Amino acid sequence: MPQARSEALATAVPNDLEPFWIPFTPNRAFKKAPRLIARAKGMHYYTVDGRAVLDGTAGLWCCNAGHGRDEIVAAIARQAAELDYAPAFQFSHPKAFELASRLAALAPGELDHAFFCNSGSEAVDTALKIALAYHNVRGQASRVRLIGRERGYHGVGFGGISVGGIVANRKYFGSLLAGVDHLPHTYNREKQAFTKGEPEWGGHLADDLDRLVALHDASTIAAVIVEPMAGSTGVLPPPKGYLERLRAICNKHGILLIFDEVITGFGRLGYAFAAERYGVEPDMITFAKGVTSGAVPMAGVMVKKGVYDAFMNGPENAIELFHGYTYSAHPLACAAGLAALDVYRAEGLFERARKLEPAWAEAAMGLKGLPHVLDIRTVGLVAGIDLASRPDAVGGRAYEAMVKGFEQGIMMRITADTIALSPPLIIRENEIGEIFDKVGRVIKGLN
Ligand code: PXG
Repeated sequence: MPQARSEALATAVPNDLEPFWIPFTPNRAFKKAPRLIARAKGMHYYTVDGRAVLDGTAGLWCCNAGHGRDEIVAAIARQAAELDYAPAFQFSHPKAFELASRLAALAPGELDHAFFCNSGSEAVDTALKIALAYHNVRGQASRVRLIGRERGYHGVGFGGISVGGIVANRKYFGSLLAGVDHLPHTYNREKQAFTKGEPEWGGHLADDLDRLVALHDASTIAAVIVEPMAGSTGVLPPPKGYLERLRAICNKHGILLIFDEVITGFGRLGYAFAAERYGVEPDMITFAKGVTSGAVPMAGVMVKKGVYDAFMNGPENAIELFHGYTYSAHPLACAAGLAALDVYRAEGLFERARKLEPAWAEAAMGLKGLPHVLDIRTVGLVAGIDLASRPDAVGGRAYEAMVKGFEQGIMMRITADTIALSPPLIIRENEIGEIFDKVGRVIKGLN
């Protein structure tokens, strides 16, 4: 394919790629054939040699408002000039409160307090620590167990990999947190293949929580954490009724329920939060990514009123929770967050995702029947496409798809042999067609 090389748009390429240890990337292969991105606007990335690449992944599931949004850029620039930084402990700044209020209004039900962090991993650690401390301050210090789920991704902190269930992310890192157990994952290809939205089969798997309660006793369990839709592992929408059943069992036993909405928050499933889509109110929601449309690192935990209130005891000038980060509610992040929420509201982007969902699902399912395609799952503006693995080379086929896709002008994400797609919510219908045309062409070219 001819590469449109525009000297005017060409960007300086670093002459030494060695010192940067690239995360979650095969470093040696990358440095032999780097995929360097210089610019982005709207639905497109542009490579260092000026080639346009359609963004099928909103960066890493985060640039929900599309790239280079003038309103967000201006808000960040204004904020940097006005207040670069204010101490996050014992002092604060107005935009932190403004953003917390906006998020409280957006989050369902009683989730009306925001604790700010800088990454999804920090948000998960924060939520788990709040859960442990909550039971402690209420005189139930025996509630120390945390329950996650197989195939769950909750970032890369020790808390997150302990409750998470991605084997490669855990196996090198020692004994992890003690006292963690896992629910079974909810995927069964025989029962669920090629489902649009929530599968009919699998709601009963939530009842495994009752088994864990019987094994450990409720008095030892602090919290359950799940992604409403498991993203990183390869797009697993929740089976019908599953989240409701988890909520009911948690209620019965005084266990806190945490939804990790780092991916599902801010419109990805057609609502501000997946909790709203599913009509299930957790006790905490972790968020990140879309809160600033990826423009500045920011994350946090939405906390239910009753959980926050449990800490508001003791002398008024005593710290209630010994936790926080230098950059909690960083002014640039708050400015970007407020601007991103304005864009989402002004352009109705969450509703837009909801309206586009049927067309998106239809286009994704159009790849059924292509060589190697074993399953396709869709929900909101997300699609997961499972490719058959090559013998003794799990991940090789999807890796090749990602590399070829980038060459052919489409950005896709991969995990093992699953391709994951999650475009900016500003996507137009013709661009939905373009994504699946390009992905389809790439798949057809794989051996
Ligand atoms: N929880 C969930 C549900 C996530 O998806 C994190 C926590 C951690 O966030 P940070 O900001 O610490 O990375 C995530 C992150 C992918 C992919 O392509 C997914 C994530 C990050 C990078 C790539 O699947 N999710």
